[in-house]
Amino acid sequence: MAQIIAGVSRTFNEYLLLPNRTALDCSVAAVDLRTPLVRYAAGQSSTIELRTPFTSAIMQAVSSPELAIALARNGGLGFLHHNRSIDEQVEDVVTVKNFKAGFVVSDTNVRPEDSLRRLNEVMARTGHSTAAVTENGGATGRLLGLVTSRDFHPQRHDPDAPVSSRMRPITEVAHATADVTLSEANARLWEERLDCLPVVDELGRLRHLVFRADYTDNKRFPAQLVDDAKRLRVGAGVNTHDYRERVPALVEAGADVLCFDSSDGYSDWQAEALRWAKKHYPEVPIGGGNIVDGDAFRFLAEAGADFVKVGVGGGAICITRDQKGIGRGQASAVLDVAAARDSYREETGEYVPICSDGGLAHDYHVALALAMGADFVMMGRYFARFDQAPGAKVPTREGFVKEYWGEGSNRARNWQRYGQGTQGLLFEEGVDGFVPYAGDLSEGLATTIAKLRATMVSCGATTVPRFQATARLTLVSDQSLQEGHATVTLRETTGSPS
Ligand code: RVP
Repeated sequence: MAQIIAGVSRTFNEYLLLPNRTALDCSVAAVDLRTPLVRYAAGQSSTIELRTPFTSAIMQAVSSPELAIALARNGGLGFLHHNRSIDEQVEDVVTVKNFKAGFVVSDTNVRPEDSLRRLNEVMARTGHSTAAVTENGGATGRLLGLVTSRDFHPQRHDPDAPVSSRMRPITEVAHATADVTLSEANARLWEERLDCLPVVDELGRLRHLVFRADYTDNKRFPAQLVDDAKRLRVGAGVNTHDYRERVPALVEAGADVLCFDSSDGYSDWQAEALRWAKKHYPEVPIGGGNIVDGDAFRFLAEAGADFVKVGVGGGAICITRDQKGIGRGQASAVLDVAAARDSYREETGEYVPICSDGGLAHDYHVALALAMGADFVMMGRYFARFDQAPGAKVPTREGFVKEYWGEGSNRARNWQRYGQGTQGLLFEEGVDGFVPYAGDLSEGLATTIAKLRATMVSCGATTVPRFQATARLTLVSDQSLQEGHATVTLRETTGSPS
């Protein structure tokens, strides 16, 4: 007969935190959101610590290089998805690793012999008003000059005239060599009253453009997650099918951390793949998952996982529970796995961080996940709403929405994660839909972080480990949830963007 697990499968919505005593020095400014990302031995600290406890879901609709850059600049980590060729994913990793704050790879480029009409078209497409004129018309060709929207007028100048007739040649354009630092570049922008400073290599090839606006922008991100060479950190998803080729390519490209991405990580395939990765690349941290119970945690930890992802069936786009009857309420799953992680640490002296993945429907769910023992969270729906996510922004009568689709949907066709033993999907485990558009990631995340800090202060904790150790939670009844909502007629719509 089947074994019935004791206790009900519970969700985050069924819990609330109780305030703890808040000491005088426990303030939002004192809260430190640092948290371990990868396994470490007792008495040491994790080789990679997130500065804020957020990672992005390994999904087409979420983790583009642009989103990974924005998230790392805010102290979290993006996991670039693997539902694409190895070469394409490698290119994504390189894009993030090559990101240099304030140094922009030019996306508006023409050749000197191109017509002004074409220049106009390129500017209209990119929305930028400064174009680099390069020998081959590419972003890294030999720089021959600059042309801006102030240098020509579609009505005043013959649209068939070549760009060379209106560009400022390189001999008249202030430019810098590749060893220039951002603060040196900025000093020149101000002293020489420039809007843009091109940076070229020793052969005169264009490397980057530096704009005034981007320099001030960089000052906004004091908690960036960077490696020893001050490059942004980035993660990458891998699967148990082509890992022997994909893992080496991603490591070579500079990925800081990898993660086996599966809807059911409690499998010999994943254990075998983890052992292979740890044997061939012991220096590269690699996570595993997803799982929902303590036995499965131990299984992956023993196979070498450097962190373990928790969550099956709770994702906003996920219908695994409807389709296969598999899953567990996210709160019960996190509590069970956190207990197993703590026992594993006591027995082995090794701390293996856990990630609560999926189903975080409100900002306060992040605080609940951490209080229940998660070291960090992974979110899909949340990040899919921002400008930096790859889904299209679509106007509706109620405002803008962004596309968001599951990896188990027909649209994603991620057979490596969801294939039923075939290179195709026999049935879907995810849906294809929309989420409300929420603007820029940095602004949205700042609000979520402000709420998390405030919650931790109410619970008397200024660090994540302290919060985990001291938080008190209570189960709630429907009536007490009801009591928590406003019971007056609202003057206007207020509240959280999430
Ligand atoms: P959410 O944050 O609730 O949008 O959930 C994101 C998570 O859902 C992912 O990190 C992944 O674990 C899971 N997922 C992704 N695709 C699907 C699906 O199609 N069922 N589920």
